[in-house]
Amino acid sequence: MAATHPKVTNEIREVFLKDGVVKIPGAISAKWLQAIADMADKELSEPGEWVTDTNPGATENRLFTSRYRWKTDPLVNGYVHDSGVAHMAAALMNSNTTRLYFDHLLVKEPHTEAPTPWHQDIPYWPFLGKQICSAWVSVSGLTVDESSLEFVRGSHEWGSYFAPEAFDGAKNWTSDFEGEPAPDVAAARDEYDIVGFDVQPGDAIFFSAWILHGAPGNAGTKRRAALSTRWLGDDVTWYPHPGSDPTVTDDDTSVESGEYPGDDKHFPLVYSV
Ligand SMILES: O=C(O)CCC(=O)C(=O)O
Repeated sequence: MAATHPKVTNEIREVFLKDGVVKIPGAISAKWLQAIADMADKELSEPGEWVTDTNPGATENRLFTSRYRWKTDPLVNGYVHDSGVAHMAAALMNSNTTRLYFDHLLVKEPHTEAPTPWHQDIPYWPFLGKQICSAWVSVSGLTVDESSLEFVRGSHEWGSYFAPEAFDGAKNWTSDFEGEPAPDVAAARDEYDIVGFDVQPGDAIFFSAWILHGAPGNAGTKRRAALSTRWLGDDVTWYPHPGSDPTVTDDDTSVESGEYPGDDKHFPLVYSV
């Protein structure tokens, strides 16, 4: 029997499976929002190994991201294990288990012009499977104009696998990926079924790794700090390929291509029914 969770009603699960995205109001408690805010402060002053930063040191117009911190930052590890997010992800995906792939902090300081380009997550990741999702949680309430997320509803079912590109606009993510780039959704918004989510503190947006999504820059006057955690369900298999995120590579894990990633050192089992 797959996981259940009191906040994941049948209706919420059906929306997630059909649209590829759903917002769960009040999913995350204030304690963990504070932890994410603290994490952002700490990361900005002592950046980790896997960082992008469009404007180092600036307090405005700066897109800063840092990922794969769960092994070294107790705040991230605590959130991963104790906030309930892994359990909700399992219940949404109809999975018995969830393993963590990685955590991803995404900060846009006030007046950050850089949008998050429209993209799918799955081509960046060395996995295949339908039961892969993210849980995106903002420290503060946000409108889409303040850089909350937008999605092309249902695009997780298109069967597409678009080429990954760098978030900061640099053409340096990969040069050897074979495949078409993601469509320029921003240039033809009327042609897509776009759904955006304004969020209140504590809301979590869960979305499939296959869905097209993006976010505008931050036109607001407050920092936008969000933590996205990436979750692997029962049907996931290891699929290293050109363009895969280099945080965990084939050399790091004993998992063979096509196998379930049962590697507790790199992809810890966080929830199990
Ligand atoms: O926070 C953002 O701007 C982008 C988030 C995103 O693309 C993700 O979590 O996969």
